[in-house]
Amino acid sequence: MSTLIDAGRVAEHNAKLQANLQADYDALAGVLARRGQDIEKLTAAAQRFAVALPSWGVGTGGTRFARFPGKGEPRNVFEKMEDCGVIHQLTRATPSVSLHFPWDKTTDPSALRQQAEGYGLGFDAVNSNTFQDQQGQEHSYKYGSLTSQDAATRAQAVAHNIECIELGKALGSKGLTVWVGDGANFPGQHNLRGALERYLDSARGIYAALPDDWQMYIEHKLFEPAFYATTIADWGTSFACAQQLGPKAKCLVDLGHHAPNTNIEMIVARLAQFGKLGGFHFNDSKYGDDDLDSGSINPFQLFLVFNELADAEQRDGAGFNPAYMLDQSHNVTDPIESLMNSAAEVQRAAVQAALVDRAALKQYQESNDALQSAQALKQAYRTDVSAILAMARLRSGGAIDPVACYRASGYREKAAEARPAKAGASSSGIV
Ligand code: AOS
Ligand code: ZN
Ligand code: ZN
Ligand code: ZN
Repeated sequence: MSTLIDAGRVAEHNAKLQANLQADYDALAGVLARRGQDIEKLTAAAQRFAVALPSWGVGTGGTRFARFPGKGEPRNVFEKMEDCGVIHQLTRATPSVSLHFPWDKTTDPSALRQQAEGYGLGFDAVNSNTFQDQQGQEHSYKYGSLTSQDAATRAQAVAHNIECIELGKALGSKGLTVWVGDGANFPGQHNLRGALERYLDSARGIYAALPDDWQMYIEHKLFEPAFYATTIADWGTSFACAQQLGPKAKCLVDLGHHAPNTNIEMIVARLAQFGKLGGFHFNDSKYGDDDLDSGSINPFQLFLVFNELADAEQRDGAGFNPAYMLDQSHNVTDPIESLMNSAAEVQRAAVQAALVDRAALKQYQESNDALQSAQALKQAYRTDVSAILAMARLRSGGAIDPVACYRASGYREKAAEARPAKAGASSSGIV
């Protein structure tokens, strides 16, 4: 495997921190042993944990007001893969990348695949984009794509999704994520039922082109860019559409796509119960879809989501296998650092959820002991599992402290030299 950051540097970094880590790890092992838990099992589970990186996340995002490009931003999909390779090298928790077309389109998919393999990366679900017009595009999406009033526009949006499936096949992807911004800004602008009928009709065209071993992830979002009525606004609509389309269609939960205070863990439980939980876009949010770093605002919510996932896994076994992906936008941090932190925060929530004493919780629930039920969750959530995460990284060949190791490597400075900013950087395809 080719390493983007010199392996000797990583080893040097780890050597400095290893004794302290071992002491913390041993102390935690003692605490957990008194609770009847084996730290080694948790560390092994942390080593197996994987979350996919969003190709668009390695560039600076922006808001509708401005975009302030960062130094050394990747200028094409190959450079995006390099940055993803660094994240995986140091965290060992991000072995795949979710591409977005047409932003990441290449004429040489086999070269891309080869490059990815060199970094130990594969490809997760591919994403279609019918929320922007591309240069030279025949029909505009200004008034919608899959739901457009115009049949030719709908056909163009369906054809784009089918093209994404083809591009994904060449890379070894097994899923297509479809998020559409379609909706209305004014009451009366859309016939609400008619728009969903058109969506379903278009979605059937995409579904028909899906290979047997693929999944189609329907991503709902409460609002933006449509501010009055988004066609696929909530999990109920997403679920109904997934049911209508068939077994390969599932729902994708982007944590930021809900109204503040929505009980997202309950949505997760419902979708899992009915076999329609396809996957996640992990991020965090305070008010709306602001794509903040995972666990930065409400880490307890993230833990509660993983608590439901642990429950579903216990009930449904190996067949329960939702796709984990990050979806973030970085405006004031180095995207590589944010993505490394976020991967670790999602991994942390998974490990904490594995700490919940499920047998005890069940007993508390059955005896209506609300206080102890809540405490069973809180005890797991309050446990600092940082030493488990760091040990997992060390044992898998990563860095004990990925951000510190990355900063010391000078990777960003080198990238800034190798990738001079393009004029009109907002055309980099990163929104
Ligand atoms: C948009 O809000 C969604 O989160 C989508 O997943 C989108 O494709 C992605 O964020 C890239 O813009
Ligand atoms: Zn204003
Ligand atoms: Zn998303
Ligand atoms: Zn979003």
